[in-house]
Amino acid sequence: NSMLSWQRTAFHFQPEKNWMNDPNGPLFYKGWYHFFYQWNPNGAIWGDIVWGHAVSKDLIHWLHLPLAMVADQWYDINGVWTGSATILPDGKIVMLYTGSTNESVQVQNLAYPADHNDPLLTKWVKYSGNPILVPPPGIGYKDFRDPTTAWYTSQGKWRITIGSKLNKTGISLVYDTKDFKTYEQLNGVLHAVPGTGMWECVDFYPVSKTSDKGLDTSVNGPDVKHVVKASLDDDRNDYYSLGTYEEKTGKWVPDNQKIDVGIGIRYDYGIFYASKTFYDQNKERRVLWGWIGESDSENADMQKGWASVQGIPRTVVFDKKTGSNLLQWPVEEVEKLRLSITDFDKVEVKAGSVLPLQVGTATQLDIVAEFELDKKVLESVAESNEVFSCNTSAGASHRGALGPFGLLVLADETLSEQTPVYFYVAKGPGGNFDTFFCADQTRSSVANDVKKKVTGSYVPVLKDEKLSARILVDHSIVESFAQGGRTTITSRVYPTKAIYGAARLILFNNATETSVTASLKVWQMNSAFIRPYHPDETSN
Ligand code: DQQ
Repeated sequence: NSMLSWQRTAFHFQPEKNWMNDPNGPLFYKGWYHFFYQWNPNGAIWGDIVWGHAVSKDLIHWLHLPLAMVADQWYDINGVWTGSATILPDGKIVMLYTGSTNESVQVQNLAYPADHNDPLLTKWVKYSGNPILVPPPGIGYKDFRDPTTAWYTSQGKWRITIGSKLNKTGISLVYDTKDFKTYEQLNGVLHAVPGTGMWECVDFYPVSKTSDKGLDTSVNGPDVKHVVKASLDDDRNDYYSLGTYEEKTGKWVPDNQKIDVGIGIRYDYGIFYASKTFYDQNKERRVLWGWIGESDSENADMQKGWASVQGIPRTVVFDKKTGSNLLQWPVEEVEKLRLSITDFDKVEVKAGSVLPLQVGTATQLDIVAEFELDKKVLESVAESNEVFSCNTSAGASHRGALGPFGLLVLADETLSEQTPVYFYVAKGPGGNFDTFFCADQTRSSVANDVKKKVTGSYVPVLKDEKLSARILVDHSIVESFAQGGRTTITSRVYPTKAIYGAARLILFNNATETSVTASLKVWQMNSAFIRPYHPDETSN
């Protein structure tokens, strides 16, 4: 339906058509980034899942390849579900994935490239002894899925973890293996959190406490913290927590029980699910991929013939300044898409005003913004006992002394459509400031078959730090990062008027007392080449 074709993104990863969900088995091999994904060959809603495959030199421009794996065995005939890659010391790759069997039992399977000399890894072979793991006693046959990348133990074995649940407790089972064919289950679990339900797509990886380089999944030591991430099937969000991993027992303990997995911090406060990291040995970094679903209706998805995009891959590092969260940032390669820049230096936005920014067409943008509040107002403003939260507030129309202020993206001339991305600062008892970072979809579209929520969260701001945001705008997706990536929000929005040349970018300050000084760099963004597969181009 060409009426809706503008909703397709220009530099986010998308298949040509149909439904896509989780990222699978990302890896770097012989000069190529490989990306696999859950895909429905038959329509724009979830079902009949197989593995799509694409390759890239830079995580931005992609060439689609033939399907990597289809549902052709009794042990995956109901779906080739999510899995992860492990690169062995000799450079060989093993892929573990979940199959939904002919009886809809969730089992784990092994696959490997047919030809390790083929840098495109076009053909995949399923191991003849599959499945290599079936649900253990006590685990529901539909509660056993999404094996992680393996890491090496000092006992000379590989270890993986697989999400599950026991009653309402989310858990992650642990297995050791020498050859990826036979496994031994460890006693106990990596971790368990009551009330969090089924853990999908568990991720487990080290981050350095001292360096911004990423770590290979097997690295451990005194300078290392370990992240556990679970995708909660019950609330469809990705939660992570920082903690300590004990190799001997295969257990992990959170630094702070109050922000344990599933009850504390999220990677993203918008739409972001089933994410997975990989260690990129090419650039010594850890890269996070996340599936960004739709917030329109299934009907609309079927009309437009596709659903979902992948977020711009993000580097993840430990936040050494706060010590209590990760920093997520779009991979640097996305900056190669930057075209013309418009610079705004120290623009004053008075309380209760808007200021259109002359940046040309505003549907493909990379925005870097800094905001400073009026120091006198910060000192003199009365303390309040307001308990603020983005999602229970009235969005950008909720006025306080010190916010909201920020940007209206994908706005039309008359502001009948607009998506505010903003900060809200509150001076609490004792004179402490709390800062929140929110995105308001309530006026993002005049269409009514779309979800219109206000999302966002608290963002840590340290003394003497300016407020800063990075926002990637790409037609129907807005990815927003505050304070260097401490808090992120991904929104899917469906404007009908604020499209192509009619889309505007506008500064706003809806605070009642403080003025705001904003400095911005705004780049027009080029489109990425995301080329369909044509057999002629890859055959000899
Ligand atoms: N998606 C896959 C499952 C996984 C879920 C099926 C998460 O393996 O648990 O498409 O979105």
